Amino acid sequence: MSMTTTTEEELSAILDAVRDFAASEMAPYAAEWDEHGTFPRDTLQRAGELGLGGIYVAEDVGGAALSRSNAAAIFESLAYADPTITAYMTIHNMVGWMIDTFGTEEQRQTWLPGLTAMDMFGAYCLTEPGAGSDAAAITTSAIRSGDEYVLTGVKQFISGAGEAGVYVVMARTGEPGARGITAFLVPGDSNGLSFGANEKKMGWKAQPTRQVILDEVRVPTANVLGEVGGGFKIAMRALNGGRINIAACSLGGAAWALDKAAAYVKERFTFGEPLAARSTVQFTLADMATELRAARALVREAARSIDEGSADAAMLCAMAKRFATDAGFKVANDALQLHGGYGYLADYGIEKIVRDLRVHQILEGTNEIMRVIIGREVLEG
Ligand code: FAD
Ligand code: 2MC
Repeated sequence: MSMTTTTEEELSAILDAVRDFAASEMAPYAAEWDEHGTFPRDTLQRAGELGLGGIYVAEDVGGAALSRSNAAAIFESLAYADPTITAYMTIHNMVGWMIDTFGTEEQRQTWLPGLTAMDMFGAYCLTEPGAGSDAAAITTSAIRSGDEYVLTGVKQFISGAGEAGVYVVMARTGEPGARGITAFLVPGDSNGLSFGANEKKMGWKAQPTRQVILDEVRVPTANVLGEVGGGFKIAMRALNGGRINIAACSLGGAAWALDKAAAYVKERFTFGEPLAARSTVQFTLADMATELRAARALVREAARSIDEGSADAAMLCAMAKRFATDAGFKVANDALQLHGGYGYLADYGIEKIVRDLRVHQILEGTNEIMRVIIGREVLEG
């Protein structure tokens, strides 16, 4: 895909529009969506009209053709209003990128106009009940039958399941391990496709997480995405970008919590003084701001490494994901502590951010798996 280069002014105008959208269409409703578990399809469609459904997808199918660096800045701005719905948008964008990058022309034209407009949603199906961190151990099978494949298995924890119109399903077509895995495009209305109950979660409540159950789902061979046996690498390359995006969501949520805390300590008096007058409080805020800046710098470097096709991109994405999601959670949790008992109340919004950012340390590869990836690279030089 040819990526559009943006000037500083253009990026600034894009981010202004994104912030306006986030402030008017997301922030006022985020708490309500969280409380009622509402997946805001209409809001997402309006985000699609703004070009946020295919941020780094080519323009001929409705994408915005922006860089990963631009996308990270956009996702951070959106997550300032609501990390949960922004995180779903990142997964949706990842699915679009997979089809744009590895799909045939027919697959691109079939799926991408709807996905970029967000008239249709995407889901990424790798994890299984018996294979999470060890993703190459998946057992969902895809058996060739004439000019079709028959898919059978269960995918666990799938974001957007039940709402999506297309599922990118990684399934086993060959030998054990990474090389026996193929990616498939499975339409949401396929016979034999069903979904588990919406999981009751600590955070990310406004987006559904369900099992995706494939019971002899037949798809034409034309629905193979990329090469037969190439699915694991497609899944991993997609996750490199996904990890930056999730990291950006942590930055946005944490930046909001930091701003809230900085305002609160000026208003809250204890022992005759505002909290902000105490050096321990100032030190806490200083550390929060410093960690956040350091995390942002690493996320930017990782995003640039994908834009430039650097050899160490996978490691940098793992570093950015590990560092920014840990820092983001800590900043949000510190912001809660600075609010005292009020931080624990839903009305103040901070406890939602803590709940939402917690899972970023687990999904798109746990932070332990990020250390596995980084450690291997360090040792191999
Ligand atoms: P396990 O792999 O069982 O790990 C358990 C613990 O052991 C973790 O702390 C882990 O870090 C640690 N561990 C495992 N192996 C090692 C090791 N070698 N060294 C050190 N520690 C290790 N998946 C999708 O495919 N699509 C989605 O859309 C999706 N959305 C999700 C949404 C939510 C809300 C959640 C919670 C998960 C989602 N996931 C999704 C799944 C997610 O990616 C997995 O939960 C994650 O990869 C971890 O897998 P697991 O839960 O099986 O944990
Ligand atoms: N980028 C590009 N290629 C990669 C890659 C990456 N990040 N990671 C692995 N590969 C390639 C690798 O180069 C190798 O290629 P080749 O066969 O040419 O040598 C192939 O893939 C197999 O890789 P490994 O031998 O490293 O595979 P292994 O099984 O040892 O471990 C590991 C891979 C642990 C890094 C991988 O299983 C992993 O990332 N696990 C975490 C799973 C995960 O992130 N799940 C997230 C699900 S999605 C989600 O949570 C959402 C919310 C959407």
